[in-house]
This record gives sequence, structure tokens and C-alpha cells, in this order.
Amino acid sequence: MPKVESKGLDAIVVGAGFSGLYQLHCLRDRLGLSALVLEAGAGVGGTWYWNRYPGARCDSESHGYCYSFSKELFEGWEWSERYPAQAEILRYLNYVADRLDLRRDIRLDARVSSARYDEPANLWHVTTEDGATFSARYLITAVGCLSTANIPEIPGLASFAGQWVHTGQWPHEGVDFSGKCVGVIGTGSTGIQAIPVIAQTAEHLTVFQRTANYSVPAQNAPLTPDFQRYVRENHTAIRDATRSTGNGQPFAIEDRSVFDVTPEQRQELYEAAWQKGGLQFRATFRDLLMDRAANETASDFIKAKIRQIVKDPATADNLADIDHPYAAKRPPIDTDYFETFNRPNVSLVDVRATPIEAITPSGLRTRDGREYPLDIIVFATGFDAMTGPLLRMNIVGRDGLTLAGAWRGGPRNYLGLQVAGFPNLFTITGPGSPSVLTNMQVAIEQHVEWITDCIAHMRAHDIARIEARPESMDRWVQSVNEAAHATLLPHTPHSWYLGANIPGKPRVFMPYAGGMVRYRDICGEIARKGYEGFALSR
Ligand code: N01
Repeated sequence: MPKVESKGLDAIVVGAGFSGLYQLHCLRDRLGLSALVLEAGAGVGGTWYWNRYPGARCDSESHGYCYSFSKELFEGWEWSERYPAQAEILRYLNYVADRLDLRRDIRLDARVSSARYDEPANLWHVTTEDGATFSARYLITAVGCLSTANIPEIPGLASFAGQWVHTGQWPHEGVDFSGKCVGVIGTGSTGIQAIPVIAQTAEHLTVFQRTANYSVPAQNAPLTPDFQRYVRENHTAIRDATRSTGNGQPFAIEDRSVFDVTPEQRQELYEAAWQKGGLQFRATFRDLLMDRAANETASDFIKAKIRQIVKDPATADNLADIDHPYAAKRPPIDTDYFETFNRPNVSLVDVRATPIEAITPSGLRTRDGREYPLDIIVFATGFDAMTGPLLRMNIVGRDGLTLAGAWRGGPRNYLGLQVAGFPNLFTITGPGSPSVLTNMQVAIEQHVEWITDCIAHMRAHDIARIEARPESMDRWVQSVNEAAHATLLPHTPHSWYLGANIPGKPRVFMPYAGGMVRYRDICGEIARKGYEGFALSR
């Protein structure tokens, strides 16, 4: 018989990363509700708890990648680098958990295995893998968008005699690459961060690249005392900046077209952006993601850089043979990624031309019959993004409707926050919200605050249930599609934004591409109109 751990809760929050910690604080300390966080890991931190691979760091700048809701919290922490590394972000989240005294309402090692809505009782019953059950009026998922590892089904993996690891499930004790032949599969943001670091200690590193990728130098560096002081003294200005830009970053996209300047000026602007580094490269012109010809100027600039940096012409050709517009997939930023291919211990294999056929006891074989002896295989193969973490919780709503059934043709919801048939279930940064197309931190705060205000409204007006109306979902799905199709984003056939990295996953552009400012306005307006488009009942 499953143990009933708790019946008297107001809310259950799933996940203790950036979203779950803030949601717990809002529900418990602002609304005075009883709330419990169920977290699969043995510690808080979410993404930053799991992704401990070498080179893991944030690609948003540190002063914009932290909570902004509390001046005290903001001023009580000092970042050391422009882009904080995983260990520093994890320390930061532990600092937050302690400062807000959150741990007493977080249950660790508690992976949710099912969640079922009980209509007569108007409760969610949640079960964890160890068989414990919990019940609450509200169920809020704070499971992140990129937390379900994608380990491709390559024949023979079970026979591999060496060690294999996925970057999103990195062993806490680390992996020793010294003296080892290592293979990294995948050249997304993760592979691009990990490859240069692994190459420093591996005997030999073979990179298996299926899709060549753009990358711009991060130009990471320790923060100067002057900048640290500026951050300490400018909490409000930084918060306002991140809340006023479409991408939630503390920098704005320049209001000029690629074609407002001469080719020479454009080259100078790109060169300056390259030297400055980071995601700001994308902000050089306003039309880079809107217009293919505009985008080609940035793509060509980066491809030329790759050819300048990489000395072996065949390797340079392979790395620069990029088949999609710049930033139409999530644009990585790096430290010495292309330079790493000049090392004598690093080689590149094009697995689009010769796909991986099998993993053997001693390594990996490609379709041309070549064998690559390996001691360690690193899967930098990404995630079943956005829907994966939600679907694996086996959520069942009203009348036995499963979330998997409701989303058979792809995710459908209202504002990325609610699904018809699942009353009082809220999905922080769910598909259909800006999330991964923006600075996650800003998207998370907006969602948590909206959900908190919504629950406060329900309690103040004696409303027992809130649920998206089906017709609101239809309209919102259409808005999400229109926003995506106004950009170049849906035109990359192998993008995880479309679910294309997972065999059999419906091809639906998942995040909302209309920008954070517009999205915040829409959500605010809907709330002001008494939660228009939602069904509220007593
Ligand atoms: O995953 P990805 P990721 N055989 O899906 C390849 C965030 N992030 O972990 O493109 C061979 O982007 C796949 O090839 P293809 C960020 O939002 C943030 O790198 O599908 N190759 C691709 O090259 C990012 O976008 C930070 O053809 C296979 C790679 O594996 C998101 O996480 C840092 C394969 C997967 O790339 C995901 O990035 C890191 C197969 N069977 C990540 N299957 C920050 O800095 C897949 N691939 C905050």
C-alpha cells in the first residue's frame, strides 16, 4: 500500500531549480499557503544540479541570470565571472534556498512518477517513485525545459566495455579523461562547451558531428571590482532592463537593419560584436532572425571566422558547412571551441556523411565500416525538450484524460501555462511560453509571479478551480505558430525547438517567439480582465 505522506497541502511544486525555489517562496511566504516541493535530485538546483559536465556554464551574463525580485538577495551575492560556471550557479541556488529558509519544505530524492486529478475532491494526488503519495489543491510543475536526457538508441550501447555518460546526468565524482580515448557525440551548446575542456586532458578526442553549428566566443573573464560594484549598486536598473527587452537580457537588440549600413560598416560591427563576445552578437541588427538575406551576412561572417581559426582545410570545411540560418537553432557561445580542432589530439568525424551505425564493445562504428576505438563516450545529445519532462510524470486530468493523450499531436495549451482538462495545474515555462527563447531567469520570474497572483485571486474570490478553455488554447496555439512563422526559427529541420531531435516526436514549434515584453503584456491583460479565456468555478 502506498504511504500517504501528506493530505493537507495547498500546493505541490515539482522541481527545486530556479522556478521551484521561487514558486515555493511566493506561495508560502507571500500567500501563506502550505506548499511542498518534490525534487528528483539529492540537492536543489535543477539544471545546475544535473549538468556538471566539464565546461558547463551559463550563456546569459551573470548579473542578468539571477533572481531580481529581491534587492537583498541580489545585493547579498557577488558573481565572480561574466558567465558563471555550473558550480558557482549551484552555490548561488543553495545560497537562495538558505537565505529564504526553503529547505524545510523541499523533499529531495522524490521523483514524481504520476499525478492524478480527483474531480470530486478537487485535489491533485501525486505519487513519487518510492510509492509515497501527496495531495494538494494546486499542482505546479517547475521541471525545466531541458531536463529529460536524450540518449539516442544506437545499437550496441549495452555491449560497450568502456564508460559512457550523458552530459545532463554527469557523475558527481567527475570523469577522468587523462590517458583515455574519448568520443563526444553532439555539437550543440553543450558539446561546444565540453569539447575544449575534455581535449585538455584526453589522450585523444574524437568529435562526432552530425550538424555543424555556429558559435561565437563568449569572451568570458573574471568580473572587475568596478563592474561588481556597478551591479551591486544598480539592482533596479538591471532588473528593469531585463524586463524591458524582448529576449529578457540586460542588453537591447540594436534598432537598425543589416541593410541600413554599408558592407564595410557591417563588417566592423560584426567584428566589434565578435570581440565583445556572447549572445550580444545576435543583437547587432534587429532583422537577423527575420530576414534570410540579413541573416546570411552574419552566417557568412561566422563561417569566415571558422575558416580563419581552423588550420586544417578539410576540418574547417566540415565545421563551416552549416546548413541553417544563424541563431535559428539556439546559438552557442564558447571558449576556444574552433581553436580546439587545431590540437593534435582532436579529430572531427562527419556523422551526417557517414552516420553512426553501432556502438561496439571497444568503441564506435560508422556506416563506412570505420571503427573508432574509445574508452569513454560522452553523449552531448541534448534533451527531449519542453514536453519530455512533463510527459514523463504521467499526468492524468479530468475524466481520465492523460497529458500524453491531450498532446498526441504536439503540445497545446493556453499561454504556456494551462491545459484544458487539467484544472489547477500550472506549467512554469511550459511549451507555448517564451522560456528557452529568452533569458530563462526572467521568463521564470514572470510565470511564478503570474501563477502566484492567479492563486491569490482565486482565494480572494472563493474560486476553487481554474482551467484553460479549449477555444483559448486553439487561439493561443495559433498565436504561437504565427509568432514563430514571422521569424526564421521554424526553418531549421533538425531543431529541438521543433522536437525534431527525438524520433517520432510531433514536429511543432514549441516556444512562443513573440518576445518577453509582448508576452508579459498579454498575460497581464488577461489577468486584468478577470482571467479571460480561463474557466473559473467555485
Ligand atoms: O543539445 P542539442 P545540447 N547521432 O540538442 C547531436 C541549453 N544549454 O545539450 O543537430 C549524432 O542542442 C545533435 O545533432 P543534430 C541550450 O538551450 C544551455 O547541446 O540533431 N548526433 C546536436 O549536435 C541548448 O540549446 C547552456 O543533427 C546526435 C547535439 O547532439 C540546449 O540546452 C549550455 C544524435 C545535441 O544538441 C540543448 O543543448 C548548454 C545522434 N543520434 C546547453 N542525437 C547554457 O549555457 C543528437 N545528436 C545555459
